[in-house]
Amino acid sequence: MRRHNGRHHSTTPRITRLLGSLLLVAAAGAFAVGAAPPVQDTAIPLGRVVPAPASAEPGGAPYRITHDTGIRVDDSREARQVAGYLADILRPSTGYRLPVTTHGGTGGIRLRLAEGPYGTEGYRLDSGHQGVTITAARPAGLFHGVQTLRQLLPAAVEKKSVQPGPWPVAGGTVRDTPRYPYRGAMLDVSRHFFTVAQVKRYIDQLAMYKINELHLHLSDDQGWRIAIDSWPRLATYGGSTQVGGGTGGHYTKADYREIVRYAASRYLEVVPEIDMPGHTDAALASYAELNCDGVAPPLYTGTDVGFSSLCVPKQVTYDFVDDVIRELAALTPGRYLHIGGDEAHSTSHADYVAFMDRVQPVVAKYGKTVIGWHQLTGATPAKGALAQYWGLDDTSAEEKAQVAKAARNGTGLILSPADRIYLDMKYTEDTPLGQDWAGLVEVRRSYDWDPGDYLAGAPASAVRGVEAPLWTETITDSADIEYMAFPRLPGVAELGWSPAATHGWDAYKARLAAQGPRWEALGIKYYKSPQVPWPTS
Ligand code: NGO
Repeated sequence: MRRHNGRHHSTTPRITRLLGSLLLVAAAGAFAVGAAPPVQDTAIPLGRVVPAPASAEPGGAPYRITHDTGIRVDDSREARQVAGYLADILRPSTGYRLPVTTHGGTGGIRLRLAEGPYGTEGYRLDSGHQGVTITAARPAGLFHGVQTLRQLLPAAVEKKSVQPGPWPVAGGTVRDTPRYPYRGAMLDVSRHFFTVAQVKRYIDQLAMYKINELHLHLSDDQGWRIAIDSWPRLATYGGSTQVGGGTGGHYTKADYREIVRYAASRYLEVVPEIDMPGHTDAALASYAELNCDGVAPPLYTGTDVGFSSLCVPKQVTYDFVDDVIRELAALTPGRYLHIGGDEAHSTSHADYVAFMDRVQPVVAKYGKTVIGWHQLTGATPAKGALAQYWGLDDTSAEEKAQVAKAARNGTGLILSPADRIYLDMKYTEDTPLGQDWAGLVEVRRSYDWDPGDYLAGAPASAVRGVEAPLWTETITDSADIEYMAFPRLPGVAELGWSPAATHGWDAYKARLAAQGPRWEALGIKYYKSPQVPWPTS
């Protein structure tokens, strides 16, 4: 809609001109509601994508998806599934049939598996008059390329009802591979329980931004959320409440497998966490023998931390840990098992070290790689273990140095600085949800840092990636998750995916702003940060 129209440059008094413009605006608005909407046919610029692609070379004619468009795909099961996923997004809003075919032909949308400089997750997208081709070496690359294609189409493509179009894709070539292999999001399902459907909804949102790890914080003082056959009361009793005293809940093994399957269909790996030896009240309340004094404490529904500990000297503790890790590892196709290790304030240092020395080999015995919160570096991290750093600017130099030293000795790092990318931190003091112990974290602050040189003394090569944790002491449903994750989560995704050379707040905030209408089309109620130039609709 053009606000400045040459026709109004006359001698008419200012107020009349203003009224005239208002009428024009109103008329155009009425027109938009009517039959033939004035939709602009300019394609979205090729690089206007979050996370920023490694390179985007615009050029040539755009492709236009029409009722004739088909999706051609190599005859591989996974590639066909990616094509089906794309068709499921495009069909409701375009109203086109978009048949998926595995035989030849030319033009249209093509998903192609081929060797090339793509790695396991990269892709190349070529768009021109004839069609759009996404090429990748692995299906994950095709999937990420599909996310890019989605963002190159008008926001209305995300709607679930037929929209007028048109559906142009700018001409040119995008070449894209991720900076880091680990790009995660954590959901705390312990403080408040989230259903399988709620977790799936979040998975779909994470996938849009090429996040590839879903860390589930499955146990804490307030709730044990995964069925363990050999210790059934963990879930049935330990999972029976949550912060504030609600009824909580837990995942059956079938539920958990369904989350894993759904995540895999969106190319996310599930990283399950059992937090130990602290943050264990739900387990201690479920089985008296796990307590040093043999007395089960009550279930806990508050939000304090650091008051519980497994009993390090007792053998039964390790029988318990072995059973839990064995059953969880058997359910989990992913490479990692997160053993927590944060805030063990009720465990002596010697006990903490002894506990980690016994527990880490159990994770290895069941074929998984250890991840622990960075306090694990105060013990002896197992070979190949990853430490998840959740400190802040004013974490003590000593603590930072300990993590950096472990990194120099081979421990990989996942960066989750609390005063940057904890999604449970309030944006401003007026944010109705969240906490502020790590400070207020507006959108710019969460985006504007570099994982490569963040932790002094840690080699850049130790950094495996970033993860945005969402702790849920104050978060109870999908709307809450979305309000805290959007718009910060896409910034974390960009820090994990995009080359450092593409980093820059001014360009980023314009690309981020373009996501707003997409979230609106998807029914995501995000925080409209004043730092971001959202388009006026
Ligand atoms: C801390 C604590 C969690 C809290 C969270 C709240 C870590 C690793 N341990 O982060 O138990 O839920 O802060 O922001």
